[in-house]
Amino acid sequence: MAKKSDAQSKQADLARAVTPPGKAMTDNLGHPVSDDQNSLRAGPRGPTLLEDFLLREKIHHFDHERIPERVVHARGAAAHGYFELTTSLSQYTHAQVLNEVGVQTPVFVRFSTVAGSRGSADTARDVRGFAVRMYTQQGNWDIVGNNIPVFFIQDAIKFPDLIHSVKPEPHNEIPQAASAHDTFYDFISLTPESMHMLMWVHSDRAIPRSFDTMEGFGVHTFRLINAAGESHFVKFHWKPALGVHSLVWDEAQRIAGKDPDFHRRNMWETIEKGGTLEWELGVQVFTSEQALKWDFDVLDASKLVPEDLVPVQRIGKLVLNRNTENYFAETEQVAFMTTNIVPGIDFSDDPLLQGRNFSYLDTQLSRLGSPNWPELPINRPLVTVSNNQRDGHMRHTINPGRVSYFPNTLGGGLPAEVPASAGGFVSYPEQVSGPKLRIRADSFADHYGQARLFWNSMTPIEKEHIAHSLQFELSKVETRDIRVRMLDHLERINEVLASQVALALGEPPRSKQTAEPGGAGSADSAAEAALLAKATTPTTASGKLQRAKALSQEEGQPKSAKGRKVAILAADGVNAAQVKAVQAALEAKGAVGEVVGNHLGDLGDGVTATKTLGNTDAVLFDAVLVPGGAKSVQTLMRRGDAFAFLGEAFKHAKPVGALGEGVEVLTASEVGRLLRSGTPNAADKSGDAVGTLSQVGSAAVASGPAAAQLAEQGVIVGSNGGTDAAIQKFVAALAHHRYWNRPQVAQIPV
Ligand code: HDE
Repeated sequence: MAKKSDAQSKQADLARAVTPPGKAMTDNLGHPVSDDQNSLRAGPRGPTLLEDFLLREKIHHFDHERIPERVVHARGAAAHGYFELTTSLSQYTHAQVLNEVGVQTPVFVRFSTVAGSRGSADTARDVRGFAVRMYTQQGNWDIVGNNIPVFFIQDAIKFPDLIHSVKPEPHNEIPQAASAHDTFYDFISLTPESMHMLMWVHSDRAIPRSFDTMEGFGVHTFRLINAAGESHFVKFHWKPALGVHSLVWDEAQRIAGKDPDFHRRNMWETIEKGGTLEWELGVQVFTSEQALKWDFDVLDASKLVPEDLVPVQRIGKLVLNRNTENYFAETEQVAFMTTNIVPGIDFSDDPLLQGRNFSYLDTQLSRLGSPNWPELPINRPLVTVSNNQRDGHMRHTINPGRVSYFPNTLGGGLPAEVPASAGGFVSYPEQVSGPKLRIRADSFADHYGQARLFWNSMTPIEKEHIAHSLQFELSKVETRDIRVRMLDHLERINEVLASQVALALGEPPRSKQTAEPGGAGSADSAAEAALLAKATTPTTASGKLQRAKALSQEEGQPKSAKGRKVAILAADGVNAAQVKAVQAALEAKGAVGEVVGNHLGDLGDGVTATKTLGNTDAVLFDAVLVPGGAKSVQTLMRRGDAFAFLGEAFKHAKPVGALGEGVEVLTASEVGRLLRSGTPNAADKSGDAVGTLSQVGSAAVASGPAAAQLAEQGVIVGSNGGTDAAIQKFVAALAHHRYWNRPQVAQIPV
């Protein structure tokens, strides 16, 4: 039965349903249409006739164009590609897709947010869905995962409550795509098992830079079953080739207004330009004996297995390289299910997974309206489907013959069952026994240990971001009792963290070592940063680790300029040679330099502006550069939006740069003002640097010590003579991504 797949086989299968526009217009039943713009009426100004079947059919179809959006994960975007195994896992599983090295299996991957509705913004603070469908030769295999490795709740029976609490409040449907409101924290503060997940959603993981800078996780423990019938536990990971990288919160909020399609547009454009999004599939494989020795339960989805205990083995790659033909037919109608597993893979007894195994089949009926939803092109498997299920709404398959039952002799006994020896699916014969109880296992009882492990594992800047996120969200909770209950939980995770949040909420601090009032709640207070940096708490339920690898996204992640976008601020008369040199240097690293002009189109000497200062914003770029050209700079010096561009990018820790006369704009912007004022320690240094900044044209700008000091903060300047070296430094700064060492950026009023 099993044959090799190839990456294009699903594309060919879908092509059967792709219907390009025909030459002649017809109605849905093939009648030629002579006039699609005027309804049939009695006289030129008379009433419309009921007889107008063309009008009625067109409006009827329109009236029924929508299906219910997903109750969770409504907002999403997807792309096609392939999965290629690089290391066989045959020792652990007989699943063909994990045995055959080099075979490319077609995939469809949908990324989503959880809480917002279908039209909400991509950059909301939220968990991201990371749902992977593989069209294998043993049927569809879905890993319906998230970009965070744990979950809020341990038992599926609590899911409707969790979701009701986070969705817009039912009396006024406010707020959209936001967890910063009373009902969410009312529920969370009464649900201590959510504390580990809560730390993740307040971390930078919940505001990813793009889909391809997110990690993916299967979350639950699954089983791998080998040819001898032996079971091992497994956790699935998707490791992004570009590394895990995020936005900052202020930026994420602004993007929500400037470009709510930020993430989906990024994926779409990357693929349209011939690029790809890539991950490696990683597995943590362990035995039940190993698992029993740990002080947490691997069936508890609020816990992760630290990579220090079981390293992640990288066994294959996932490549997304093809956009959808039609959003509705593919992305909206795709029906992922945790129960889509293949022989050689099985479930664990994780109570959350067990509940999901019911939910995903069930939900398809209300969304897609018929039990025949597996016949939809995006859902049908590549293998031939054959059984005795029949009829129902919208049946497409025409099953010939008189036999629709099994066993039968009239149909020659077909379709026949597939014995395990021939590859039929059999469940792992796990021994189970016990009294029927509504109970939570004692081994699930530690709700704070791994929250502390996560906190301890953060770098100082990540801790600061978590504290500020909690300050932001909890300060929006109107009911004081709920805020205080949340502080009680935070105190059990880390008392300094709880204190810093308490100060922002106007509550008494929870720790003696609290940063000065006035520092707390205001971003980037040095005292707060220093305190948080050294704040740790002893852990439990963490395999005796106090810190774990791979939880921080600031440590050990690949970094490159690939996929990054730079705004080149320009007006008529810009130095074209500099613009072209910057664009070429960026392109060589897989990055893009887009000219943001005072108007669209030609700015002289072959420079074309594809965006304008009025139609875009610094938050939509990873860095900003101002090239020289006296006339261009003269124009930019009169534009507040050019200064806002630089200030915003600087505030959000992004590289900023200027070449030749462009340095004048940088110097006059908030960036220049801030560097001139500096911090008490850095005052002289940065003062010098800006002093030197003004000597445009001097070779010292590109090579002197002042320029080097600025470069440490991701501010790259070059004289007209030293452009090439400065451009190289700028590209290197872009690959560094964010500069957290800038003094007092909170003072920037954008
Ligand atoms: Fe889901 N979830 N979920 N979930 N989930 C759905 O299925 C559900 C959970 C996840 O791109 C729904 O087709 C229950 C964890 C993703 O189409 C629904 C529970 C994880 C997607 C559903 C959970 C997820 C969904 C809504 C608690 C990470 C989007 C529409 C037991 C491991 C898939 C649909 C896509 C979607 C139920 C918890 C991931 C209602 C009952 C944990 C990525 O069936």
